[in-house]
Amino acid sequence: MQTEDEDEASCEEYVARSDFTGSSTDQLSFSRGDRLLVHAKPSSEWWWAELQGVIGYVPASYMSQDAAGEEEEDPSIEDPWQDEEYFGNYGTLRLHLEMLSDKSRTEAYRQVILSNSASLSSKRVMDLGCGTGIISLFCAQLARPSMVYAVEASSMAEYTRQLVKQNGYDEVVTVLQGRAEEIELPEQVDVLVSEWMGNCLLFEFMVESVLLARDRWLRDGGTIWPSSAALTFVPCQADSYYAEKMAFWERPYGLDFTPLQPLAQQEFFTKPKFSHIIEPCDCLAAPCDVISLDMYTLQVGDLEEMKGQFHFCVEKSGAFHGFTAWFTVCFESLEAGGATVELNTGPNSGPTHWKQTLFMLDRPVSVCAGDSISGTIVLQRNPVWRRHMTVTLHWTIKGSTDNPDNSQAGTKSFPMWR
Ligand code: GJV
Repeated sequence: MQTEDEDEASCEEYVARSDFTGSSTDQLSFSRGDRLLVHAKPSSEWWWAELQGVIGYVPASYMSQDAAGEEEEDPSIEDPWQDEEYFGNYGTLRLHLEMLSDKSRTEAYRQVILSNSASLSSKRVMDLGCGTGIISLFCAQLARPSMVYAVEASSMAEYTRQLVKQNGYDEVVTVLQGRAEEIELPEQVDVLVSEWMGNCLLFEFMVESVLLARDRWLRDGGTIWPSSAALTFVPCQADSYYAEKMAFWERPYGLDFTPLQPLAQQEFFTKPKFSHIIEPCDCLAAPCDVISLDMYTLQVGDLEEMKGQFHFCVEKSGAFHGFTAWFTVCFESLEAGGATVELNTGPNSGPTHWKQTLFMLDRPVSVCAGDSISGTIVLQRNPVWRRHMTVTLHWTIKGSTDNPDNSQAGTKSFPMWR
């Protein structure tokens, strides 16, 4: 048994690194510099803590053991960008094979180059995060740019150089190994092209590297590909995922395993599910864009917190299990009035390696055609781990006049991954 004293002694004091607004009644809100007493660490993401006598969950990554909070570097955070692991992964073939095998993705970039081949003539191009160099090679193969700077931080760059030479394009394509933030080019470029999109569009935050390169290396009036991006949301049913992870415990082998359901919810529904494939018939309403980015005006600071709104009119009655997200990017033409190329990763377009991202509610809600689901989404970048973010959803369901009793609201925060 634990006495009060021992309990007190097992608490640790932490200082908040940054402001946080709790998204549900069991989460605390706090300001940077607040001192919190952490009582328990039930998971690596969410801790149980106390502030001014109030107890609730707090995101672990906002807590610093340093009295000075953000001022002093926490030695456990050696690299908030986790570059060693990140570029280490891109130094192997697995991810490049996955990206190159993704026809929708790779063909979209090929199409952009092909449909702009005349205008690309004599242009200087930077391909940021070129990987095996496919986009740079398309430029050399399909157009006549004066120079393509292919920038790649991982060790794949050494092979990319060989691929360029092997294909006879070493006069046109220059491979530069290094982080785009650190490399030096001899000149500014006319076109900045990159395939930076992660799960739920922003995850990995490679987009920050693109914005910094834009400000430094793109000439005034130059073109960025993709030129704009949007994150799309839809309320959905996810029957088989729900059955597999939650309903399973109801009666396995004729036994009642429902006491495990709270654990299942914590384990399977706390984080979003990447690599979900949503069928068009799982969508309960028409999808809506919640966040739109203009790559010319977007600023690095804007990435800290992005907010969006949604309003859906339910078109299909069924179990509302959660929301599914995907993104679309557009490549404007170099010619006035030229056709825009689009890469859409949603359920009504060709499959891509991104698939879709599923955000499960804790409990399904049955909804009827005519009900409305509206609310907000906030993407909050992790203040420490720069490639991570938390997605917070607030939603309100309003029954239609035929179904006025079906009104309720909910809120949930999903760490991705910290
Ligand atoms: N500088 C240079 N190469 C980079 C950078 C950077 N700042 N960031 C990522 N890469 N769409 N989510 C490289 C990385 O090593 C990999 O080869 C490629 O860009 C990622 C492209 C796909 N990732 C994505």
